[in-house]
Amino acid sequence: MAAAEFVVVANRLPVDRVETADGEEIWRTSPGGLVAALEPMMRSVDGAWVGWAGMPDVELAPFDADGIRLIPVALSEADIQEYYEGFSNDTIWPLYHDVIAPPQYHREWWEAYVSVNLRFAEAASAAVAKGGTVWVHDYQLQLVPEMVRNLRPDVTIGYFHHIPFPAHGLYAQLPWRDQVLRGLLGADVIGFQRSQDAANFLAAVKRRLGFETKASAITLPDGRRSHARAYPISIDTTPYRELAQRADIRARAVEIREGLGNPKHILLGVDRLDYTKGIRHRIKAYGELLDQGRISVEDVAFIQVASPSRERVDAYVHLRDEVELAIGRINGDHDTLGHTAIRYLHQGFPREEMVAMYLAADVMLVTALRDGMNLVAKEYVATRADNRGVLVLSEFTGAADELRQAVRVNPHDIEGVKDAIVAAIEMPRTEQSRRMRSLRKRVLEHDVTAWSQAFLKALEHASQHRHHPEEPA
Ligand code: GDG
Repeated sequence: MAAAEFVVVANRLPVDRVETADGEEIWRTSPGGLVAALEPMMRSVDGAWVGWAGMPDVELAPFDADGIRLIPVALSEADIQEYYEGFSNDTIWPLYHDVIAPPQYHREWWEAYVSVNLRFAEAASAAVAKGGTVWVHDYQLQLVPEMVRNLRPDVTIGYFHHIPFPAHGLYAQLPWRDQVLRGLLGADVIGFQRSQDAANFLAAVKRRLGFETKASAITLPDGRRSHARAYPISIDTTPYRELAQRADIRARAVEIREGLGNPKHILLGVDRLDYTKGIRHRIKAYGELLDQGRISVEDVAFIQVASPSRERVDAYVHLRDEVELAIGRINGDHDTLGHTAIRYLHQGFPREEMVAMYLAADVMLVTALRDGMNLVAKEYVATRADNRGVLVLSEFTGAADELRQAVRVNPHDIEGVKDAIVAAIEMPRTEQSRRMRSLRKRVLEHDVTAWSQAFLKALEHASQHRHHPEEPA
């Protein structure tokens, strides 16, 4: 097989194995923003994507799906438990999200993480053409940049970190803190969501490894330079804008409102069921507003979509119990035969249905305690061509840096969240429209294509500089 000029490395391949109506098993590309952003690049320069196919203990040969060359990395059931559910999702995820849940440190998980990262790095190194580019994604693969650099010193390497990077006081807990920094520093460009994440990373490098840093540039002991900067990710706005105009989806939005007994206001939350998303805080605020009679179930309904996530990790099992107990209590206290307080949906939905919910929602509640970006906030904004609706947005999301005209909240401040919900419900249409126009301008201009182009441009620049170091960076 010909070597690829451009190789994406991510934990998951952008495909799912699905069964067709006539019982045939096929690969279907998953419609994520990342695929949409990278697809043109993958097609134009002969690209390949390295990742896990989503099934344990299955060895698969490289194959094509919808014109993208896919290179599967096999993971055993033990790898999934130790590298993925363990080190990635029960050590790094809670540590990097400000220790909202206690991170678990296990040496066997770290060993599995190292060996699986090496497997991804070997697959990428075998696939990439001489002088080509490798773009590594996310916290599951932080060691891959250095490993690829060792295996293939000729290639340009980028890394994008989708989740926050914590302040040094927290990061320092990680028993393998120096190894992870060195792993990331294998990349020529290290992209973060917010400038604060990049600053935290630069500070950790300086403090732990003593390397010289100047603005975004880090000079490594061998003279090589690496750059750490913010490249805030976004969405592919086209499908959201198009679906939001479709007559059947608009009709479905009306039907959703009717199904809730035609309340005056609909509040909506859409999240993976994850402790970082502040679902409990939002539910508590809404419940107290009902208890205090500031709102009623007839007037204000709340839809919470909590799509199932990481269901074998203990912290997620506990979270589900807590959320469901809290919702059960509120509904028990406040439901009437005609109205439900919280319509709770522990399910995943097709994108069409998500857009219908966005259109039905008068207020979108994004109350994450910590979130790299939060794409849901941007999706909601992209669907609101009518310039109506209010986005309530936690200041602890990456999106808060860009979406300045949202109603900002500190999700830990329950009184503040309650006041924000009431202010959102009562906001005059002229103000909704003024804010939404500004939010839409930002999201439509800075879409996922603008994001990937900015990152790839920085990589291109790094690559030229590596080959001609005498020119100014
Ligand atoms: C990580 C970072 C960063 C959710 N339920 C359904 C569904 N979704 C879709 C949403 C959205 C995506 O999943 C979730 O993206 P978020 O950004 O909100 O959060 P994470 O999953 O935590 O993503 C995050 C992101 O990476 C990108 O860098 O923004 O900070 O944590 O697109 O719409 N989609 C469908 N049905 C569902 O039930 N179709």
